[in-house]
Amino acid sequence: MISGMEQQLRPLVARLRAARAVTVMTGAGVSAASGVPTFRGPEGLWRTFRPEDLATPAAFARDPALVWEWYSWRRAKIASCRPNAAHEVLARWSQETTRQVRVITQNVDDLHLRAGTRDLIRLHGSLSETRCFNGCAAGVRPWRDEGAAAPDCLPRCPHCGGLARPAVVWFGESLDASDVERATQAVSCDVFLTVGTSAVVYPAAGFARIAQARGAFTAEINLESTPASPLVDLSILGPAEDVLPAIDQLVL
Ligand code: BV8
Ligand code: ZN
Repeated sequence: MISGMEQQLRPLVARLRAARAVTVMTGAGVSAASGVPTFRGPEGLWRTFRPEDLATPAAFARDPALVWEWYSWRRAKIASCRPNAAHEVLARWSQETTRQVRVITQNVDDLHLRAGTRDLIRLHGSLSETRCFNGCAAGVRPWRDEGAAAPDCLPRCPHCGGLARPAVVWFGESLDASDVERATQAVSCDVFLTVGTSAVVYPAAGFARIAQARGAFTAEINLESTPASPLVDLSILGPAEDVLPAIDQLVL
């Protein structure tokens, strides 16, 4: 007896079995089951905070203490979170030697890394790192920092003494050129799968379409429909932490 879900997954499973190169791009939905808040949707962070108030260079210049307060809260939140079944499946796939599985993430939590994902491409940086806001040459390189910022004693760059900032990519900022280069290469694949992303933030949101134009089979796993749903070859509505393990079992 084949379940409805199994039936729906069949075209993807067949493509994954035949694929030599698979690329998976994840968003906040992949970490939702771990307790990390998503950005959009009913419980999303942007319901209470406006991105332009918090996630832009102008917002930081205007009120660094407010921005640090938000990032300190998010750091504390992820410190208590653990990778879930979705991260674990992707980590295992990335370690395979028979086919190439590359993972691109928009997430700034460390959960893919903590699950053991190899050669992870982190498009939007890391919540657990800090870098110089002052633009000094040495402070461009992020340093590990999982601490909370005290409002009256904000983190400083050890090289120039200027203000330091979370090492994430804010709206209106360019992504790291080498990350974009690696992602652009990874977009050339046989199967391109997006997982747990609302597909609205660019350039990441454009990758599935590019992959498709280059001949990849494209699929999406998400709790709800997104702007990418009508474009991909297969849209699967469901929780990543259930759907990915189900696919993993069927591909074996
Ligand atoms: C740039 C900071 C060059 C880090 C974030 C082209 C067209 C239009 C606009 C643009 C464009 N190109 C560039 C732009 C501007 C802008 C942009 O895209 N704007 C959009 C919003 C209109 N992009 C940029 O500015 C980017 N830079 O392009 O540089 C440049 C430079 C100057 C001028 C022009 C161009 C930089 C973007 C970086 C943004 N940084 N945040 C932080 O603090 O975290 S964005 C934020 O959104 C997050 O970081 C996250 O990475 C990103 C994407 O969100 P998602 O991961 O998709 O999460 P979301 O909550 O939205 O969705 C979760 C989904 O999961 C939901 O659908 C939900 O239903 C689902 N779900 C929930 N639970 C589950 C689940 N699914 C499965 N299972 C579950 N259990
Ligand atoms: Zn500096």
